[in-house]
Amino acid sequence: MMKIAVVIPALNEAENIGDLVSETRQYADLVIVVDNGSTDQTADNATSFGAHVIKENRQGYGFACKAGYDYANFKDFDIIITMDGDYSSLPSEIGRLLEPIKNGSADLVLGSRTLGTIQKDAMPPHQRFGNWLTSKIINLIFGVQITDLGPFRAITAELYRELDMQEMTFGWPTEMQVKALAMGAKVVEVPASWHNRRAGVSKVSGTIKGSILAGFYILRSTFRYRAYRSKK
Ligand SMILES: Nc1nc2c(ncn2[C@@H]2O[C@H](COP(=O)(O)OP(=O)(O)OP(=O)(O)O)[C@@H](O)[C@H]2O)c(=O)[nH]1
Ligand SMILES: [Mg+2]
Repeated sequence: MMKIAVVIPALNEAENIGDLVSETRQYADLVIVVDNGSTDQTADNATSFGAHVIKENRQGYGFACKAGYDYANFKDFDIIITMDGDYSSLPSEIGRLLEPIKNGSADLVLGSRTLGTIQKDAMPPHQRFGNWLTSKIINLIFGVQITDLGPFRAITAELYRELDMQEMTFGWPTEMQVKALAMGAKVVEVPASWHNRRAGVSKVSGTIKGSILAGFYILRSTFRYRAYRSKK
């Protein structure tokens, strides 16, 4: 039996996190919410709905992810899933991400919104373009056919340990998939749906600053890690 942890990085997601945690617990052995300096009730709500809450006060999506992944790895979980804290991905689709790892065909499974469905207005045009462009560049570098850079994904703890993650802000997801491809790990995409955040305010794609920073770190990570080799 593989032990499954879900890591949810959350910055001021108090209105979403309770329902999200309780639904996600149906599909995982542990839900880890990394409270990334929230000023609302995110941590309390996550705890009362049964999550293990970690505080990571250095702000940045990558810092939050790393704190959660390292805890899951330390606690000997076999598979680590990430999901945003705003209900933009559906816990009921976790099974789809797990399947290719369980049957041995993948070490990293990416939920592709391009192959799945995107709710109206859930992804602004600049984000679609950025994902398309970066996917094209990655495909040219590695000769693969990826279609997205989504945050909803599953990785084996074994591969995670080999990645030696460095990007502590918006570059985290791109670093993960570029390094995995550079190492020759088994990377598979499955269709995933994408929804408007259920409540609360946007911190990335709905803001100009967030979008520019995200675009910069995503592109930089693509080139920076293209020749990565694991030291482990
Ligand atoms: N930007 C940002 N997001 C963080 C951070 N830490 C955790 N998060 C979480 O990362 C996820 C993605 O942020 P969102 O604000 O939903 O970004 P987005 O999906 O581009 O924008 P929306 O259209 O509002 O959904 C959410 O679960 C945030 O709560 C952080 O330091 N910065
Ligand atoms: Mg979101």
